[in-house]
Amino acid sequence: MKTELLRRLRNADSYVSGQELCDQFGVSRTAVWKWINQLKAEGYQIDAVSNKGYQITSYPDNITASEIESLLTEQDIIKHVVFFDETDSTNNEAKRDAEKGAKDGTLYLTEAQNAGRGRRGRQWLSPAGSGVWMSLLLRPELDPRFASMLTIVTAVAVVEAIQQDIDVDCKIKWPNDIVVNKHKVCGILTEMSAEMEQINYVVIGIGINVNTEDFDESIKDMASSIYKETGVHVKRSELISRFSKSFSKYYQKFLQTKDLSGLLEVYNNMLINKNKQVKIIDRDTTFTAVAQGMNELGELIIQKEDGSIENVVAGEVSVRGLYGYV
Ligand code: BT5
Repeated sequence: MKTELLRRLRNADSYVSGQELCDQFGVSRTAVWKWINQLKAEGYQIDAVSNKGYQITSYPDNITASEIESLLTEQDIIKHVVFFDETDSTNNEAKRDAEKGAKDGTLYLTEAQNAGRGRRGRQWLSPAGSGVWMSLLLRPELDPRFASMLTIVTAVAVVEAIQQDIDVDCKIKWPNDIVVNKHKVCGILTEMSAEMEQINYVVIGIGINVNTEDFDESIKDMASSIYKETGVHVKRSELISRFSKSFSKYYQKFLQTKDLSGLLEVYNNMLINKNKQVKIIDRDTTFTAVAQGMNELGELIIQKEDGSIENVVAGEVSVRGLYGYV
């Protein structure tokens, strides 16, 4: 009911009468009034005028389930939202729920993580109030070999979601870091459960520093937020909604081709290292090469100093700039 009420008021051009809300939801005036008060308590500013009804005049930076769900349409990849004030890790929440049969398109979202994870056991710092820490549960009919490509689909959708709202030069550091002014503003962690030829589920964890002002000493040189880099406060729920729509679009393309050919041009235009010299850090060697772009399998095409071309695989190598993170 709260989600529906929020959606109705959000989509209205002006006031919606109390009577109309009662009729639409089949409840009493008192029930509507109670829901309105609950929304006010959550930070929505609602103008109530007798004989006219209710109108939302200002939205808080909320990421509750009803706030996100009220922004979704049929086209969205996100079908259902599970919100936590705090949790260990939304990837863990998603995996636990997936094991119990949770549905494709469920989004797990929290204000704060106390055990946020990066790749290979690294830590992801996820303080309350300023970031988007979320995990999308998908159950694609896909060979497990292709699952890692979903990270690329996600990266493109995040960049598009950020850039639709603000004028900012947002780039991707292959394969999955999103950077603004050479600082990391987002990381992606894709995990999966699969049989030999079939995926049970994929969990795509996305961490975006949205309005963060201060960073921990350990990451402050390489990390930043959209707000710090642009001075713009972005509403997190709207960013999530834009991501959901963007992801849907590229996910459809990906499922049709089962490779990244439909995203290649967009991705390579977002690639920060394209045609630049990079350091390739392999298990036991480090060498310099020129990054030429990504191929349809998600590999990075590099030209080594001897002129030879090689494709390197995410997860096997790390890429750095010659003098630092990018
Ligand atoms: C990543 O790992 O970039 C993937 C991060 C995924 C986080 C999301 S949040 C929702 C979901 N739930 C989770 O538990 N995880 C996912 P990686 O490439 O390994 O980068 C990790 C490194 O980034 C760390 O070792 C730090 O150096 C740095 N780092 C940690 N917290 C950061 C932050 N908030 N912003 C930028 N960099 C950070």
